[in-house]
Amino acid sequence: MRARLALMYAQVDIQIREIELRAKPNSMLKLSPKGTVPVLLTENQLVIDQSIDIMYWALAQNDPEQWLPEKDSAQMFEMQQWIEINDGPFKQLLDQYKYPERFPDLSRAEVLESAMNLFLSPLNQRLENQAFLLGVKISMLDIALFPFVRQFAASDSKKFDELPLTKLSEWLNFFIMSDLFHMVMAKYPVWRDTEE
Ligand SMILES: N[C@@H](CCC(=O)N[C@@H](CS)C(=O)NCC(=O)O)C(=O)O
Repeated sequence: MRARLALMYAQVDIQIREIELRAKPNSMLKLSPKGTVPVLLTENQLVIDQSIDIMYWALAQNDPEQWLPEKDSAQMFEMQQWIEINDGPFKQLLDQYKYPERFPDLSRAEVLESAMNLFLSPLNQRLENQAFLLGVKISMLDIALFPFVRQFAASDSKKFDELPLTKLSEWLNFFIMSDLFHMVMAKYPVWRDTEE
């Protein structure tokens, strides 16, 4: 989702091939044998198969509202640190929280507590004095993180609403209500390799 958000924002002309994870087309596996989505093939035949790298690539094409912090700036460093926590330990906790049946030895309440301590509470605290994660305006960091926070919240929305995360919930709702989000949520017919 974050890759699509960045591509849409950057107004890159793309062809989207929606796939079924349980029936990955060979054309995709030939480009990226690791078999995860998203995979981007650029006009120059470059294959980018990490969502965060697709975001960087998209913003390098066009970044009308300066989502990307300046190279080597403190904000860039800060953004990379948050993304590292998100894509590493928080993603792991998200999977444990979202699929408790796959982790029968873990207590869901403890997983939630870890996610709160590691990530959700610190994010909420950051938003106490500023509307977005890097300051007064939207940045790549907000877009890189909100789809993951959304999944976490949606795993048990009643519980999430009870948590002391008022600012984070407001921030999340802002993105969920945005036009950009609705545009990338559009569903496409599944691509089959036999199609033109
Ligand atoms: N680090 C990768 C993770 C991609 C990833 O795990 N994608 C999931 C779907 S969201 C996937 O393709 N899983 C493969 C599968 O379920 O077969 C990225 O951010 O692009």
